Amino acid sequence: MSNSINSHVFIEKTAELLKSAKRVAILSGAGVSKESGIPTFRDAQTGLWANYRPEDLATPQGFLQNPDLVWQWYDSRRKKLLEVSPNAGHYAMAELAQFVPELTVITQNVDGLHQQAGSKVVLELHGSITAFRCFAKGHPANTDNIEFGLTSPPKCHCGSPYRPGVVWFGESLPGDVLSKAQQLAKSADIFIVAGTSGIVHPAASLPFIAKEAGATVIEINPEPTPITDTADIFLQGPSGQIWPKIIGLLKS
Ligand code: BJW
Repeated sequence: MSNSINSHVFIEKTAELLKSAKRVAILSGAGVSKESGIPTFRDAQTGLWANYRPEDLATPQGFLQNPDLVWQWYDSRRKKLLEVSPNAGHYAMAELAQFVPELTVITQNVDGLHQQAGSKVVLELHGSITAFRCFAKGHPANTDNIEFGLTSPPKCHCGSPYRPGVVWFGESLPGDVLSKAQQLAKSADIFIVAGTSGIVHPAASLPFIAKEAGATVIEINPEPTPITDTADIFLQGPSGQIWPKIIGLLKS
C-alpha cells in the first residue's frame, strides 16, 4: 500500500516508526543532491551535454570511443562540486544517526555530499567522482595529481588512460559494498528510499529485497517511481523539505 502525502500525518507516522526502529537504511539517489544545485542524472543532459545520452557517456564503450568527451563531462561535474554544499536533506539524514541505534546511508551518488554533511556510515554503490584508476589495469591514481581542465585523460605509469572511479552501465558494482547493502536490505526495520528514479539496477532492487524481508519501506520523492506501489509510505516532495520535518518531529 502506498500513501501519498497531502498532510503532515505521514511524516508524523514516519517519525513514530523511526523512534522504535533499531536498524535503519537509507538508499539515496541523485534527487537528494538536486537542492544543492547538482542536476539529477537524467537532468544532467542539458547545456553543453544536451546532445549526448547517458549511455554514450557513462559506459566503458563510450569511454573507449571518445575518452576526451567522457573525461571532459566528468571534469565539468567534478569542478561543479567545488561550488556546491550539502543541503538540508543531507544534513538531516546525517542527524538521524542521533536518533536510531544503527543507520547506514547507501548512496548511488558519486558526489560525496553525504560524507560532507557528516554521515559516518556511507556505502557508495556507484563509486566516487573524485577517485581515479587506469582503464586497463585499475591502478589507482593519486587524486592530487589529477588537474582540473584537462581536455584528455592523463595517463597511468602503465600507459593506460585514467578514468573516473565510478561504476558505469554494464560494469559490476564493488562486490563488498553491494553485498553489505543487500545484507542491510534484508535486516533493516526501516528502509527509506530518497531521490532515486528506481530504474537502475541492482540499486533499484534493494527496496524490494527490504520489503520482502519485512522492512517498512518509505519513499521520499516529488514524483512516483516504480518503487512507489511497494512503499508502505510515500512522502511526496523534495528531500530537502521532507527530511528536516522528520528530524524536527524526532526532536520534539
Ligand atoms: C528528487 C528531487 C528532490 C528530483 N528530492 N527527489 C536488471 C534489470 C534491468 C537492467 C539491469 C538489471 N540489472 C542490471 C541491469 C543493467 C543496468 C541497468 O540497471 N539498466 C537500467 C537502466 C535498465 N545496470 C548496470 O549495468 C549496473 N551493473 C550491473 O548490474 O552489473 C552486472 C550486469 C551488467 C549488465 C547486465 C546485467 C548485469 C551498473 C549501473 C551503474 C549506474 N551508473 C550510473 C553512473 C554513475 C557515474 C556517474 O554519476 O556518472 O549511476 S548511471 C546513473 O543512474 C547513476 C545514478 O547513480 C543512477 C541512478 O540514478 P538516480 O539516482 O535514480 O537519478 P535519476 O536522475 O534517474 O532520478 C532522480 C530522481 O530524483 C527522480 O525520481 C526525481 O523525481 C527525483 N527528484 N528532485 C527528492 N528535490
